[in-house]
Amino acid sequence: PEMKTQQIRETSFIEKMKKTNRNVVVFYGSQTGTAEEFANRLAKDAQRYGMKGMPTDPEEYDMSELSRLKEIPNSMAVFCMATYGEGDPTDNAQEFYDWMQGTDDDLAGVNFAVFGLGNKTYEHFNATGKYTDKRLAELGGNRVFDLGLGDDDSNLEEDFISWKEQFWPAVCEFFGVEATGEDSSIRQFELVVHNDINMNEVYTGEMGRLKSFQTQKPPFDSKNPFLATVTGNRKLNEGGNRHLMHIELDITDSKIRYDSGDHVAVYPTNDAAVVNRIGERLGVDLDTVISLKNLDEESNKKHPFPCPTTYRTALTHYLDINNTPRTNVLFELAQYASDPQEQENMRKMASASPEGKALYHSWVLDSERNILAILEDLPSLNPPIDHLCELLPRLQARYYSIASSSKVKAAVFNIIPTPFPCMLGDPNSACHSNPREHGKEVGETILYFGCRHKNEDFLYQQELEEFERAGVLTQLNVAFSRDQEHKIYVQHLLKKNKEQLWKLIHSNNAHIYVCGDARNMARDVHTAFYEIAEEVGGLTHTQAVDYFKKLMTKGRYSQDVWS
Ligand code: 2AM
Repeated sequence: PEMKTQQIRETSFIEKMKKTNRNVVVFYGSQTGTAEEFANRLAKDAQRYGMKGMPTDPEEYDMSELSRLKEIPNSMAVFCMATYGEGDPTDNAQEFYDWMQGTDDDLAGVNFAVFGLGNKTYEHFNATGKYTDKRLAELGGNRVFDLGLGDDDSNLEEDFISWKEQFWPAVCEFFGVEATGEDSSIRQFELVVHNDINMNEVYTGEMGRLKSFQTQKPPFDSKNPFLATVTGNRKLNEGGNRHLMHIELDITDSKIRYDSGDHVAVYPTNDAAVVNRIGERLGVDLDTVISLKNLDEESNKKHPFPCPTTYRTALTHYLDINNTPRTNVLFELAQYASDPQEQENMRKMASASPEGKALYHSWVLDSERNILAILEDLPSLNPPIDHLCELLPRLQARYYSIASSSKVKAAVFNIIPTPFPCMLGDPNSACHSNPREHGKEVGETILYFGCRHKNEDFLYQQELEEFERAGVLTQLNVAFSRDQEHKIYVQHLLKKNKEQLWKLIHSNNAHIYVCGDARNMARDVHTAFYEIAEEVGGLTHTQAVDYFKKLMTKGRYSQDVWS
């Protein structure tokens, strides 16, 4: 009888590499898919140097086998590690991160390199990438090439290709190999056209389970999201060209619990007109039912997006057609440009040469050309739509912080997408006790809120003023930056009340919550607190920095900031 060993999922990446003849494993710590995309590209690149790469999710394998990598000749582990939130590893890299912290394995003979994905506007820039690089070396691993630090605040793609352009020559030198001639493009997925399929088996835009648009089944998580009905939607601001919304979602039947500050995901769909124009430009019937099937049968990723589906659904729900494409998309598509000049320009834009970078910058980034604009402006470019669908990145959910408390209104999300820092007194402190809506005694509660104009974007003005009248808020301080000639920001008001604030922080155990723009507001507010500690508390600058660092570790200075 045939043995059914196929059913057992391989958790040893070493065995898998041996079985499939790979010598380069590219791990990714990815939250939104960018690190995964970079890992795919590096794994693909390996073929140019006569090596064989394998993009790998660390969550799916036993990472404590890393020390065994040396069993494979001329092998190397590359890590594309994104940093998330306040310097944390991504969810799929958490276990690996914990393992690194706890292990004393000897990684001698294990070759590695790390590229970190981060954002400079956050305090712990690339903390995970830096830690991985440092820790693997500490454990005796052999660093083949210097840590790369990608900055999403400027240009992550450019940082990546610049790093890659130096990384591969270093790898060649290290292993004594050479690039093998032409850069050939290798397909990762093959097209299957379904001419006769039951439409009940075809994905129509579902993120997880087939038919989840019709019936939802718990348990819900990010792979099987609960689709909540919007039960309230009002514009929060007046005038201006911004549109800030208060959204209420009904999660009654979901059994989902959440805390303030957790996220709600919004799954966007692309504009039907743009989708149609792509179909027309490429001369395809968008309602063809297809699957893209991974040519690597060993891969855990069978399809790049839920399949079977139609091109229309893929371009509407699953693929990012609005952003400027990354350089690898241009590089791979170049082969389908019949005009040599157009082909050369596309390849040039994907190179790390100064000329190529400048062209990509001006022609793609600055001109904001999405894939449709590129197709329309390069008339000789005629890629098969399935290859285009293979190359485009996945359309990402947009995450918003939940502002409402689940303790007050169990089924309501308020989304406040605007900067405002707020301070809260300690729930246990003796000073002033305000019975809150849910009946819990709390200390003084002080809010600092900043916006542009009192009459335009003072969000929840009525509610906040009512809270102050009712004593729920001890104090409401509002900074309107554009209602007078000079700027008034929240940190200016903090400085004005520095004595009171220092007393609350230093003597009354206050908790500080900062919410909003990371790049400017959160940083300047942080600085204002340093100054308060120096001016009122008499600390030196170094002591002040230390003081607030300690508050953070104690959970008394919390931030929910974004850029
Ligand atoms: P501005 O746009 O008038 O400069 C919400 O966006 C509010 O944050 C606006 O009132 C904005 O002011 C303000 N803001 C901008 N930069 C800031 C900074 N460095 N610190 C605090 N608030 C800031």
